Amino acid sequence: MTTSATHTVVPVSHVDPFGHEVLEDPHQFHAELRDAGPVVHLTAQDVYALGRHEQVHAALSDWQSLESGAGVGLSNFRHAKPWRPPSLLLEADPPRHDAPRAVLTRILGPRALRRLRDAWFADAAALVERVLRTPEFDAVTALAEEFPLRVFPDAVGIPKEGRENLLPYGDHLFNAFGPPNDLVEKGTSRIAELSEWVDAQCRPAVLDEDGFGARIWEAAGRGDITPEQAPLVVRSLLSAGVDTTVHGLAAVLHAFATHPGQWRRFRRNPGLARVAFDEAVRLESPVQTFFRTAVTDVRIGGAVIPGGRKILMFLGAANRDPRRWERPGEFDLSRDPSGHVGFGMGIHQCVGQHVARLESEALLTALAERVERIEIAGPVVRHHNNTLRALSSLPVRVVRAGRA
Ligand code: 8QM
Repeated sequence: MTTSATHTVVPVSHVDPFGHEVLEDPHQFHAELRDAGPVVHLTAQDVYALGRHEQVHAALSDWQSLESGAGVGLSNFRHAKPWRPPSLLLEADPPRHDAPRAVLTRILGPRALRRLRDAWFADAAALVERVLRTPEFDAVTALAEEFPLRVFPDAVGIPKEGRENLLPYGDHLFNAFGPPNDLVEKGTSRIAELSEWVDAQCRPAVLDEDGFGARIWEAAGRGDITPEQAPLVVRSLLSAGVDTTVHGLAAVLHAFATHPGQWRRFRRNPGLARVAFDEAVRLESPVQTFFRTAVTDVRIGGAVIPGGRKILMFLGAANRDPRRWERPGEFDLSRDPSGHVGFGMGIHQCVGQHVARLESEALLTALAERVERIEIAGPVVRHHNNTLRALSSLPVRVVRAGRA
């Protein structure tokens, strides 16, 4: 069935992309979306959807026509009050976006991360040694959650107390980009308490002088951003830096556990750690979707989307678009995964991606040195979230290197 847009006919889908069936296994829906056309009208949320790599890439790159300042979730900040003060990075457009972005680009850049590398590799080695004392464990809780929660909050410089709030805060934040469904409902009772804790970690007095947080406040001291902006920029680190890396690491561990040949190849060539992580981010797309808002009438794939309307970009569908990738469903270390949109594209592209890559390189290197085989040892359980593709459990059995 089709419905009339301004100048052309836009295919329609009645599927709810935030329903549990799609969240459990989105691939069939993504294929239908891509095959229906470059733009599809989703009646469940009355938004326009992009599932093909070409259009998702183009939309992410076109910040002039497709704004972020009206929110990158379903809710339109021009008409509805956001549940928290908008992010100065994610939910802002040039020129206001640019100073906070420039500050974080420097603080989270490859040069600045060099001083963390040795400590993170040592932390990863110690964690893996401890975890390998038992041949079976849950790779989500024991590794994918444990490692980022050890190194990242320390790197930001927040105190130890209350760190258990970080994942539930992120889970609700990422749910809140979707429609107000049961997943949002289940997070609402705790969100005031969680937000209060997160906001309290953004003040200069609680931040360690060595961390990313203190560097943000130094930038405010220099006048690169204002003192009013600084706590919100720290909040961005605590919002975007934990759940995303947890589920990215879970994705690469799941990919290796289900592709033993790729694990052998990686062990022979540990230089592939970064390719492996990006390939897993392409394959699983921990951040599945984001919205933009049309500033004026915009033409995409022959359709005209009226100004003010929301556009839903399916990063996960674009990252498996057979128009762009050969054998898109395969985890393959011989492919070049660059060009995937799992970290976004354009001016909003993940500012923390070097941090995520360093975390994964440390953990995968520690595992490659010690683990000969890794295989699934029980039911793999997905965690449903309106934005994240996530696992709650990945039971694995490992064979230690040299002891097979
Ligand atoms: C998603 O608060 C923020 O600035 C923020 C929150 C979530 C993200 C990015 C930024 C993309 C990972």
